[in-house]
Amino acid sequence: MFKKVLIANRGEIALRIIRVCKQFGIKTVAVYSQADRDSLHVKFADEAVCIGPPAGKDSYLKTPRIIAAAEITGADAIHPGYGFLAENAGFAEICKTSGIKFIGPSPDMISAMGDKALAKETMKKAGVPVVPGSDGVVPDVDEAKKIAKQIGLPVIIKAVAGGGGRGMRIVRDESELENAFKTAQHEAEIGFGNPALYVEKYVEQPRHIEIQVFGDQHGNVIHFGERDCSVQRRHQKLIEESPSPFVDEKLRQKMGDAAVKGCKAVNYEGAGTIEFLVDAEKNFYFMEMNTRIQVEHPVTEEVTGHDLIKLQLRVAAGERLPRRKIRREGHSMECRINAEDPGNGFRPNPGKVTDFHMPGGFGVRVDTHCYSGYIVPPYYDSLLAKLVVYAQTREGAIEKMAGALDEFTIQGVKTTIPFHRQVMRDDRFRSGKFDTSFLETFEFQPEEQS
Ligand code: MV4
Repeated sequence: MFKKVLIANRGEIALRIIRVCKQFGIKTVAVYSQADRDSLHVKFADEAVCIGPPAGKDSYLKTPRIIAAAEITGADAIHPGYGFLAENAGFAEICKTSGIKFIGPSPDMISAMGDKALAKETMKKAGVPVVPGSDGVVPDVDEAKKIAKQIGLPVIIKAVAGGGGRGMRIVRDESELENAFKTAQHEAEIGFGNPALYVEKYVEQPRHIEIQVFGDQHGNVIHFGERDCSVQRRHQKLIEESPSPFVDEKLRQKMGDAAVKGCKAVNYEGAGTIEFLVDAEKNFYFMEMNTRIQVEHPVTEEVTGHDLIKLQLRVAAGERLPRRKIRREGHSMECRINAEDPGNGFRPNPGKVTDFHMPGGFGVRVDTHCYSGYIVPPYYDSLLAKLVVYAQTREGAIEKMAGALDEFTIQGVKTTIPFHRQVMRDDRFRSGKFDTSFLETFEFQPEEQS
């Protein structure tokens, strides 16, 4: 096992990783920006190194400073968490050449899955179902028109370097195609420095269901079942749960098998997530692969009983994955508590948390870096806490979540708590019959602040 791990991240995930390291007896190094001096990850780590000014690009994204911090402190591994450098192939490569284990897949794997057209082609070759569309990059408008004729409208134009919903254009009428293609190309060039696009059939009102996978260094790949992430707004997930109310045992088996097959074909190492689009007829299609631990990993931990951060460290250190079948039981749900104003388009609402009280009890888990007096900086994403519940049934989980949300007190900044309270009462949500368009029609009613 590693002797000292540097955590190249902040917030709740940095705390989560530090806690696991402590259980293993591994020493920890925190890195922090000038805005995060008073953060709990700095306090809880054995050592801490300031790596620069508040902005992410000047600190948590500065590869040379993070490598220098690892070298100065003698860390033998770096855990990137999620976001920041977690899916940066160049960073993983520099870790490698510096003799520091990057806790995650190889640089080549990160690049391959970061190129969304290549990722799709790779999965298709491995026998994973993909959405009908172009074979790789579409060079020009004429080619895009040809493909649209073949597969039929509507189509969606996606940036090869995009992902997570960035740089996409839906085309419902042929007359829109030329304009959409040119705009998407321009935006991809400006946004990602890569204008390459691909085209596929647009799947109407899909569910977003993802499979948690793990690979070890010995060619073994296993999956941990699905998470339903259909409750999202502008590609920001707000609620995740496992199991999905839409997935039956047969579909779970098929999606799990496909995900494992895809990962085995590329010899995948570490934690990964295969995102699928699932249509109303239960057809599923590979969408993207995330080569990192995800924000919503706790719901999978709750239903499987496996600590996925622990497993990341184990497989990174060369240990084998468990050979026992992964058993799933009960129902888990996560609400993302963000410092945002749900009454004002979920606008970030940084500032001082003047009062903070967490819910608790059997089956209630809060992953957070927040405390009374904490100042939410405006420089990073607005996640304050992940409220995760576990119960026998989905109904039980919803009731437990509703109660926990009522107990959760955060004063000083606006949060998504009132929004989640209303979703827990919503009939469509409670019935489980929703798709990714759910929040487009959900009307949040601003409440009086108590
Ligand atoms: C799609 C799609 C429909 N058809 N691709 C959004 C995030 C990015 N990973 C891909 N996305 C989509 N790709 C085809 N062929 C619909 C979406 C999509 C979506 C997917 C998951 C969750 C929410 C979404 C919201 C809008 C669009």
